[in-house]
Amino acid sequence: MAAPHPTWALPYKDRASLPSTPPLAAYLLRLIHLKRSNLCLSADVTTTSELLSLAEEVGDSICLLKTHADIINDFSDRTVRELRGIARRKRFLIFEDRKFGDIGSTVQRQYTSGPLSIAKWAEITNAHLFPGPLIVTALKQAAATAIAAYNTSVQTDISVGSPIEPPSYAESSSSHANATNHVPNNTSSPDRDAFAREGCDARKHSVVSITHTISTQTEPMSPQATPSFDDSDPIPNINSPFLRGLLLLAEMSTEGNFLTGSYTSSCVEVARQHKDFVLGFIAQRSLNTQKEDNFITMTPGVSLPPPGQEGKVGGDGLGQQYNSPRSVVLEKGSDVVIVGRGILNADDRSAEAERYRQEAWTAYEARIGRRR
Ligand code: S5P
Repeated sequence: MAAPHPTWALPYKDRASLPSTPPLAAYLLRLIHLKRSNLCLSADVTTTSELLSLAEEVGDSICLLKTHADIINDFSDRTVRELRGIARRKRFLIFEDRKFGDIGSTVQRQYTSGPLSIAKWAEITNAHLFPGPLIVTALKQAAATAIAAYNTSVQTDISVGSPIEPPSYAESSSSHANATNHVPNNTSSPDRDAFAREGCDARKHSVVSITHTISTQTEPMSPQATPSFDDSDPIPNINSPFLRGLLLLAEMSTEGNFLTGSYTSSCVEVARQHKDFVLGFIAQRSLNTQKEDNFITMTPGVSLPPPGQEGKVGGDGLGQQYNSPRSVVLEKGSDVVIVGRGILNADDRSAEAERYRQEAWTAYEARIGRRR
């Protein structure tokens, strides 16, 4: 068997600093390092209030919260606004598990418009490759447009000189973007989250012409510096960059799925061609094989037996198959474990999330050689 890829033994924070790591991946890797959490909660709930309570209960233990926005009965601007407020306060990124899989022009619209308008509020989403590689190009273009629109909205607010009112959920800080930094890393979130409120009231203050601002200030996929923070920075002082990234579904957790062999290899090849946008994969194991690879692997189908019990958790009778955090992270080299019902069905979801976080973190420490 081939030796594990060097990324298996490299701490998250060192991977974040590799020169080829794109800013959103670097941000996530540093966030994982600072929160000591390689846990993604799969928040598969059907109402806004359940989603928000869950985010509050579990937010401190996770680096990412994964949504299925299309199962939330009352999904609205309020859902987005309040979820983003919690994400900012508790420091996690949002991943909408949309699993795009259509022709390019359709996925662009699915990503940026309609009642979900995913590109406006989720830093990360995912796609299947079965429509062909141009699905990635299409989503990347749409992400660039969303970022440009965000940049424009920031610039507009500056041009008109009228501050956006901090929304009711906002933290007390309300610093605004400066005119030279169009994707403000260190800007507090009223600006960022104002973008998510498009369609509500965030931009109604802006009445100036924005033509000049767009032509001079907007760049596709803003190549801004990676947000800097290190071990000495307290977590509350980091702000997520307004960037968008994609995960390719290279493997699935379900029994009998067809995402195997050359299909999986094609996902990796396509990802290598779009390293500025494809952060990594949904897969059951690390797919880093070439020297330069530094993709982030996120693995669903993860569950633990109840506290005090041993053994493997059985499937759900509908194809889902489970592995332990230890097996996925230590033996398969995955970076982030995705857990849904294992946490959602617990009596104390906060304590259960902590239990998963600790298991996955201990497995990571063992993988990089810090623990047996
Ligand atoms: O292969 C996959 C890919 C995904 S994104 N298998 C999965 O289970 N998922 C998602 O992970 C699935 O849609 C669900 O939201 C979550 C797993 O939930 P759990 O309750 O089984 O942990």
